[in-house]
Amino acid sequence: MKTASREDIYQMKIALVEMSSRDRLNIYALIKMGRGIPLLAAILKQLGYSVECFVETVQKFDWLELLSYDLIGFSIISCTANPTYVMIKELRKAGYKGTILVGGPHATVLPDESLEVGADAVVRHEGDKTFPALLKAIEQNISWENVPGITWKTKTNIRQHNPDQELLTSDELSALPLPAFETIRGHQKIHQLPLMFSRGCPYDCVFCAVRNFFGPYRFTTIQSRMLQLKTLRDNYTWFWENCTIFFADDNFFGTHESQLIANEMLRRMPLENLIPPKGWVCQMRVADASLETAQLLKNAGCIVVCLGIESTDAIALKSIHKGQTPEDISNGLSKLHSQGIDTLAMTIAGIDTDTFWSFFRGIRKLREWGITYLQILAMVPLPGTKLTNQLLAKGVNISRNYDYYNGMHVLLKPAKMSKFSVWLAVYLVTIWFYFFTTHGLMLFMKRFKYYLKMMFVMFRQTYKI
Ligand code: B12
Repeated sequence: MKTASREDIYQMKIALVEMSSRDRLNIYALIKMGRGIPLLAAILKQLGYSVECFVETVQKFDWLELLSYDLIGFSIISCTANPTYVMIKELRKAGYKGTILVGGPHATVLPDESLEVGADAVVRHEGDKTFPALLKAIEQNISWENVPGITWKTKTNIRQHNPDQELLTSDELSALPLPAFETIRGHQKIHQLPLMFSRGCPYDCVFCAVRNFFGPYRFTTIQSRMLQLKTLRDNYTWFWENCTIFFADDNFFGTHESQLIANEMLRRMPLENLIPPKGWVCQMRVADASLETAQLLKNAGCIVVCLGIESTDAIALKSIHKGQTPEDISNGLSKLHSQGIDTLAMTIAGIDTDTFWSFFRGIRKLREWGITYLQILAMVPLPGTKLTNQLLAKGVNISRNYDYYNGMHVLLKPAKMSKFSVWLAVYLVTIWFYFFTTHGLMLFMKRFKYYLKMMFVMFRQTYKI
């Protein structure tokens, strides 16, 4: 445990870091958008700390620079865990004596991994309250024993798993500041800006890490949402004018109660001149798309909705606890398309009840139903999910090479498909789909060479994993 005086703390230099995945096939590593660290930076700035964020997908940085910071906090998901672990080891090897913290969905489920490579503590689940509490303990030079929500190493190298931190209430969530995007090194390169008005998800799909990580569903008030949009427009003009906003809520409409707030926000956005010039994108359940919501989305400037349509097969949907039927999907899509909203279907290849042909028929249906964009990912055994826990309980051997945890690799062999047919589903079916849509074809051609290369490397790797 490292200590520092109050004076030190207020001059303390804090670096928050999000590494990029090292897997060259990870198409998401091309997207210049961070997750939670700008929000944490805003919270710490309000408390008087000096913070800088390094998001490697936004701008590469020289890791030696980090040596000059007093505290380094890393944020990890599974596919960025390995490069982060390497970085922590390098920092310690180079003699870094400051405090190293790790947080994020992967570290929350597997905190010991971070401690093993040299971190002092892992902040589990939400960091909004835990991080300031931990900084206060450092500042006051008191034991970390009473800081809820952390797993840490004592001076004698004993691991302590403190009880969980209380989750933010809806009021606390509503009072959070706008993420400090300007603290990201190279922020002028950002073109997508994530904003979130809720935590968690009312549903509990077996493959998804959100429920286990963020816990029960909570959402912000209409006042807080409007204030965030206004602050972005008035105080962060560059971001407002140059970025597409990504409402990163896992489920934009959520429950009936939060849907009322989301609808109200959509009504007020055009009236209060709060439509971002570059438009915005959200993630929603297709079953929530009524004609009214579709009209509201359109009038409020929504350009694409990302829909979790993991499958169009009733049995497959049931097996993953999706709570959605094929009829919900076709109805919802027709409502959205009737208002000219583009749709992205986020599908999963390798659900146990699927065969290659049932999967292919599903994608053919989606094309018939007019879906604009398609994402096919192989099933990923994300740590802490129901799916992974069930597989582990059955004694299934799951690769722990987290570099491959990005949906571009076939990590699991489903009951009725070979790994090769999952591979075909991910790559060839995507090509087949885009071949028939001009919209998609243009997008696909832009990345054609990358995609071909990816297919070949991927093919080799499918059987190595
Ligand atoms: C926006 C988003 C994206 C964006 C940008 C991602 C990026 N930069 O990595 C895009 C669309 C590109 C994307 C892609 C992918 N994503 Co994504 N994404 C999200 C989403 C929807 C929101 C992230 C966010 O902004 N959260 C809000 C912030 C506030 O939360 P947070 O980052 O977790 O931070 C909080 C705490 O974790 C903690 N904390 C975090 N870091 C730290 C660090 C310190 C020091 C401390 C003290 C605390 C702390 O404090 C914060 C405040 O409470 C999440 C779902 C979710 N609800 O979080 C999925 C999620 C993070 N994605 C996930 C995955 C798997 C992927 C993909 C592999 C695709 C896929 N198969 O689904 C790719 C890989 C991305 C990559 N980096 O290579 C999983 C990760 C699970 C895991 N164990 O790995 C999630 C949780 C979704 C899920 N359904 O399970 N994603």
